[in-house]
This record gives sequence, structure tokens and C-alpha cells, in this order.
Amino acid sequence: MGVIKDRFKLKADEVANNIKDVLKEHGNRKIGEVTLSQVYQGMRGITGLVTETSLLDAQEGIRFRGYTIPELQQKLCKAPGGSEPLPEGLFYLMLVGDLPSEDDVHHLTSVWQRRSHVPNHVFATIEALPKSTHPMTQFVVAIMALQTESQFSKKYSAGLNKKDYWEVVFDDSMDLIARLPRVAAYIYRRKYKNGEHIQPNGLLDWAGNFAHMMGFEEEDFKELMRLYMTIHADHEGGNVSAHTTHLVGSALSDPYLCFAAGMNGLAGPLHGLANQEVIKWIFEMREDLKTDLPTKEQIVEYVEKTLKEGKVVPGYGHAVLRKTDPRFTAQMEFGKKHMPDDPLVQTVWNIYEAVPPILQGLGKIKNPWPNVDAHSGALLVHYGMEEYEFYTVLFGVSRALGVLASLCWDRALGFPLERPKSVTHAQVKLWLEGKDEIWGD
Ligand code: NMX
Ligand code: MLT
Repeated sequence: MGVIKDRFKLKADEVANNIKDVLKEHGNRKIGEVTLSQVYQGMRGITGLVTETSLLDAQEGIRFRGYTIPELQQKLCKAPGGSEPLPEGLFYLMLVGDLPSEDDVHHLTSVWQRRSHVPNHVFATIEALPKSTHPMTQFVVAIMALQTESQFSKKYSAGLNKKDYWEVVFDDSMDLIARLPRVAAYIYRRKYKNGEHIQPNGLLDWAGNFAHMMGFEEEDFKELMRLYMTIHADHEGGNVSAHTTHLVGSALSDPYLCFAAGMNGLAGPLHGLANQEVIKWIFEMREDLKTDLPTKEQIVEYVEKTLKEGKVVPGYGHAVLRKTDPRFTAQMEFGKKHMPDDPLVQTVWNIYEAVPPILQGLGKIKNPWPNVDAHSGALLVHYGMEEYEFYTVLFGVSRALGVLASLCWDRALGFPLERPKSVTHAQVKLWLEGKDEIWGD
């Protein structure tokens, strides 16, 4: 691990020095104004975070260190005979800032294999939960049980110099990423496959081995996992799971605590849980209409019914994006290549034609286009993974790559405790009446 750690530190020191210079010269420059609506409505459009790993453009979608998803699919190293990127490569790119060589990617695969041991008490903790417990709850509980392994927590208690925080956060992050597929696969096999667990295969890459431990040996499913783990990894810093991980990290909570917190956010239906909601909604539509391939007219009617019931159409809309999510498109391309005739996948494509004009017609939705969650479930079902309550755990394993790479940057850049100002509505009214000042120090 030494080489990658050294390269990371070199890069981070360079950026940290540059930040010092920039703040010295430009620290008082204004970067925008904040309106009352923004304060009341989810802080949309307020720039308040620095996140190195990726950047979102509302029209174009995500770029990881400047690279779009199609560029990553072209440039990142693949598994032998495969055509999807290995997520190890994306992690290296997010962490170090440069494209990795094949050796770098293989090095990360073997480091994560070596660090993947999960202590027995973690499995015992999972076993203590009723089997009916939602997989995301089991996942978070398991991450918390793993926290006994945190080096940061131990070294901090023993007395750790501030300048060394980054290094132990780095080590914890690597250990945690290495262990997550085993934990997630254990939850899957426990809940859905009679507890018949599958041992890791030390010859496989991180995502390939994850597929194997869940019980999916088809090479195409392993390719899907490599793509899935790559495209769900990061979405700049303001999304709920990334922001939560970062916020909790600012209190110097160790990476296990931070990541578990982030996963609690991912488990919400407006965020990562939307992937289960999409497939559940499509299954219900098929049952309601008594067909596996509803027509566009039938889909339109069903969408209108959903909206009338005061529900959201899952998988559509986004807080920042204003076009079709390129992560949706990447999955659509995968579907066209591997399963163009699958009726469920075709239904996802028919929904893509039917939904945007309806949402647009409502006049209040800022983005009528599909997000990443609109497509993922149908691809999984094609390979036999129908247990949709598990889907957000897959999202979570992938999200670890981005939020933990970011956490390493947070500590290496010495970011302080995060503590924005809040106000009461009564205070806002006094301010509007000119009777009080609410902003400022
Ligand atoms: N179906 C129905 N109504 C919607 C939808 C949708 N898909 N998207 C937005 N709206 C409504 C929204 O509820 C709000 O209504 P109201 O004013 O009555 O409260 C109005 O449109 C304006 O919302 P926006 O400003 O366009 O969206 P916002 O930034 O508040 O929310 C989402 C973004 C993603 C939470 C929202 O689009 C949504 O609920 N989508 C469905 C859930 C989903 O797919 N989430 C996954 C996001 C990706 N991820 O993985 O995290
Ligand atoms: C994500 O991947 O985190 C989602 O698209 C939500 C977001 O970016 O806010």
C-alpha cells in the first residue's frame, strides 16, 4: 500500500499548500449570494463544500477527476476478457487524481484481498438481528460492529498528532472498502439464500469477487457489478450520503462511524433507496395491469395514478441534474448489449419515453429525466437478483469508494469541524421587519 499512500500524500500536500496561498490572497472574495428560499429549500445551489473526487455539471452529469463515464469505460483497466472498468481503477483516480496503470489497479486488488478479513463478531452481530430486518439496516449495524477494528479510534485514544490523522484515516478506509463486499454478500446469502455462504475467491477482482460471494458466477453479471460499482461510486460532495460522511468526519469520528452515518442517509427513499422503489413500482404496475410488457398508454395511465395518489415517480428527477443521468445511459447501453429483448428492461425504456413529458406537464418539477436508480434494478433482475430490498446495499458498497476517498482528502487537507449557522423562523421575521440582524458572526 506504501506506494499509493505516498503518491496520495504528495498530491494532498501540494493541494494543501495551494489552498493556503489561495485563501491568503483571495479568502475574502465573495462566491455568491444566498436567498431566503435557498435557506428554506434544501440549500440548493449554495456552494459550501470542497470535494476533490468528482464534479457534477447539471447539463452533462458527473465527471470523476475530469473524466466522463464513457471516457472511464474507455480508459480504465478491465478484467481479462471484459469491457467494463474495474472499480479499483476509479478509486485510484479519485484518490490520487491521475489515471492508474494496470499495475496500480492490480496492486489495489491484491491489497483489498489481503485486508478483507471480517472478524467473527461482525457476523454474530448480523445474526442477532431478525432475518426480516431490512438489508440496509443489517448493513449499517454490521459496519458499526466492524468499528472495533478502527485504527484511527485506537490511535486517537492513545494520543495522535494532528498531522498524522490522514494516515490512519487512509488505513481505515482501505480496510473498510476491502471488507464491505464480504459483509454485504453475507447479508444477502443470510436473508435470501438460507444462510448458505460462499467463501471469497482470492483470484478475482473486488467487484468480481463480490458477485461470486453473492452467488452469481455468470461472467456478464460480474461485468455488470464492475460497471455498477464504478458508476454509483461518487456524485460530488453535496448528495446526502457524501455530505453526511464528510460532516460526521469533521468531528473526527473514524471512517467506520462516518460511513455508517452516510449509509443511513443512502437508505432514504429520495436518495439510494429509490433503486428498490423503482423496481417495486414496476412490479406493482405489471401486476395491476396483468402484463409483463405494458404499452406506453398503460404506463402513462399508471404514472398519472401514482401522481394522483400524492407519490413521486421513483427514479425520476434530481436535485442538481437537469438532463438524463449519464449513469442511466451507461446502464441502458449495457442493457442494449446484453439483454435487448428482456421485457422488464424494455419496460424501463418505455417508461423513459412516457414519463418525462408527464412530469414536464406538471410545471413544477425541475428535472423530468431519469436518474441512476431508474435503470439498475431491471438489469439485476435479468440475472436473477430479484430481491429488490437488497439493491441499496449494492449502491452503498460502491458509494464507499467515493466517500472514503473524499474522507482521506478531508483529513489530509486538515478541514475543520463543520458548523454552519442556523436561524429560527421568528428571527427571520424580525430581520424582515428590520428589527434584528440574523446573518454574520
Ligand atoms: N415524481 C413526482 N414528483 C416529483 C418528482 C418525481 N419523480 N421529482 C420531483 N417532484 C416534485 C417534488 O416532490 C416537489 O413537489 P412539491 O413542490 O409538491 O414538494 C416538486 O416536484 C419540485 O421538486 P424539484 O425541485 O424538482 O426536486 P427536488 O430537488 O426537491 O428533489 C428528488 C429531487 C430526487 C428528491 C425528486 O426528484 C424525487 O423525489 N425523485 C424521486 C425519487 C428518486 O428517484 N430519488 C433518487 C435520486 C437519485 N439518488 O440515487 O439519490
Ligand atoms: C447520488 O448519486 O448521490 C444521487 O444522484 C443524488 C445526488 O447527487 O444528490
